[in-house]
Amino acid sequence: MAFENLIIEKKGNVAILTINRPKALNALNTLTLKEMQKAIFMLGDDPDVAVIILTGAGEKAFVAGADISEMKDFDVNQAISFSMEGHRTMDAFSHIEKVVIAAVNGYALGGGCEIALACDFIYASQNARFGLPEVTLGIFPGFGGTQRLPRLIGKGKAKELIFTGEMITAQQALELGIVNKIFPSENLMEESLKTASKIASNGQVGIRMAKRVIDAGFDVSLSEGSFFESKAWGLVFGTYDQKEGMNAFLEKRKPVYKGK
Ligand code: DAK
Repeated sequence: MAFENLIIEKKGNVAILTINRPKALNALNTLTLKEMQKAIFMLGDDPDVAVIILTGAGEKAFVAGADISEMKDFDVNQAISFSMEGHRTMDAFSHIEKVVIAAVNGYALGGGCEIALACDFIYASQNARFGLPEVTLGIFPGFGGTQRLPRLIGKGKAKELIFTGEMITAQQALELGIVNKIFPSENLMEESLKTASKIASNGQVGIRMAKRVIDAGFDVSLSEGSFFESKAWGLVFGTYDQKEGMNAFLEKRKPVYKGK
């Protein structure tokens, strides 16, 4: 499928999904949001893809937010339909069973920061900058930032970032726990690919279950989360990959997983 604002590239079992509007610092307009939904569903259904890396084109930005030039003159109906498009995109990211790594290569602001937060984890380049500047535009974060950021870094720190609209460096984001690792810009994709390939070489059923149980566990009590974990853990024993993984260990060979 051809996209106007996205590039999809495959390296083995890893797909690199690049948001490609570098002249507007990869700002998210309606078309880009629609294309992202399609791409995520497509990659979700592709049996040859185990892990997705999301990044932005160019050296300056991951995504500098929702497209302000498109949004500024919205009437209420257009704002509602843009919001629905945004939420559908975020839902696609939240529900995909495959691992999604955000490789943040510059500005990740507003909706861009929120998209990165919706990924499973974030690697950043040294020049990355994070922020939720929506209040400086008279709005507030609406693509999940008010929900995901406090869960990740705690309420007080999240409120400080959201209420001030201030930008933080990659190093500050690392210290806050927003970012897992920082790399020089030129190494970011290579390092992201290394981790993605390592994840892709493991049993995908176990990874999918782990992802589902970790995410579901955040919204419920520890005992309910442990219950989900037990059920999902048991289900894995009905799969080829579990038998293959354990037999391969005992036979002292590398497992060959099938993702089922
Ligand atoms: N939208 C549209 N164009 C943008 C943009 C954006 N967010 N960010 C940058 N650009 C464009 C600039 O207008 C400029 O275009 P030209 O003038 O060359 O045509 C080009 O990208 C390069 O930008 P700059 O010239 O400004 O570059 P600088 O290096 O000087 O500054 C910057 C880089 C990232 C600091 C600056 O561009 C900036 O502050 N950008 C805006 C960042 C921002 O405020 N982002 C948050 C947007 S609000 C919703 C849910 C969520 C949201 C909305 C709705 N619903 C549920 C409905 C999310 C809202 C947001 O994200």
